[in-house]
Order: sequence, then C-alpha cells, then structure tokens
Amino acid sequence: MQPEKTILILIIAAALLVPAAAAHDLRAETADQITVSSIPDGLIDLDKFKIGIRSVGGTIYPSEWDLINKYIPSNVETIEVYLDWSGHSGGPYSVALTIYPPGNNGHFGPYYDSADGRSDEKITLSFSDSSGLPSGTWQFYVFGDDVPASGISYTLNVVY
Ligand SMILES: [Ca+2]
Repeated sequence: MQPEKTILILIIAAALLVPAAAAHDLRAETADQITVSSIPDGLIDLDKFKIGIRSVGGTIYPSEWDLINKYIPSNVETIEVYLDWSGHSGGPYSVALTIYPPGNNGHFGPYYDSADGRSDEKITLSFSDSSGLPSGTWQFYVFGDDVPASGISYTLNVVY
C-alpha cells in the first residue's frame, strides 16, 4: 500500500472514530431504548415538572457512595436528574453519579461534572424513552470522587 493511501485511510478512520467516542459518554451501556441527553440550561423547569419533584439532600465523603432510591411509575417518558454539590469553599470538587434503572438492564454512567457539557459542580441529564421508561425503583449512586474529608452537602432532584 502506498503511504499516501495509508494516511488517507487513517484520516478517514479517525474522522469516523471521533464522533462515536464523543457520543459514547451519554449512551446507556444497555440494550434498551433509553436516550440520555444534557439538559440545555441545566435548570429545573418547575412549571413542567412541579408534580413529580423528588428531592433529597445528603453529605458525601471521599470515596464513599450514597444510594438514593427513587420510584418511577409506569408511563413516564422522560425523567430529569439534577445533582448539585456547588457552592462549597475550597472547590471545585468532583462528585460522580451512576444510575441503575430497574430490571437488571445495566447502568448509566458514572457521569462526572462535565458529562452535561458544563463544569459547574452539577450534573443535569435527562433520560427518555418514547415507549415509557422502566417502572419501579431507580437507584442513584452518588460518589465522592474528589471532596474534602469533612464532606460536602448535595441535593438530588429527580423530576418527571
Ligand atoms: Ca455539569
């Protein structure tokens, strides 16, 4: 093979690989049809979701996991997830979020701050399935990736 051809093939291969790799961050490691998206402004739309707000607060410590269970009823097409650990002195800090839908279908994440396109000490993502998300108990694991020994507080809202 001529060197020029080899280079051209490598360029094409790289062009094909980059979008696939960039898109992988928000894809489910599952075989179902759930679409994961960044929430454009990262803000809760209270008018749209005021019935379904499920909020919980806690304190996360270095290398510890907090498990938060949320029940999602049937016929819900979209849930939005807002994890916020912003505003602590000495930051920015790093917290990760891994989500297990019901039904042993694998998991989403772990997601870090930048997974939603903004480095703001928040993770704001939506999960959608036009035929209905899995109903039952969703498990949200909050992980203290880089937080002070004294811990930092956070809030998790799951709205639908
Ligand atoms: Ca973020």
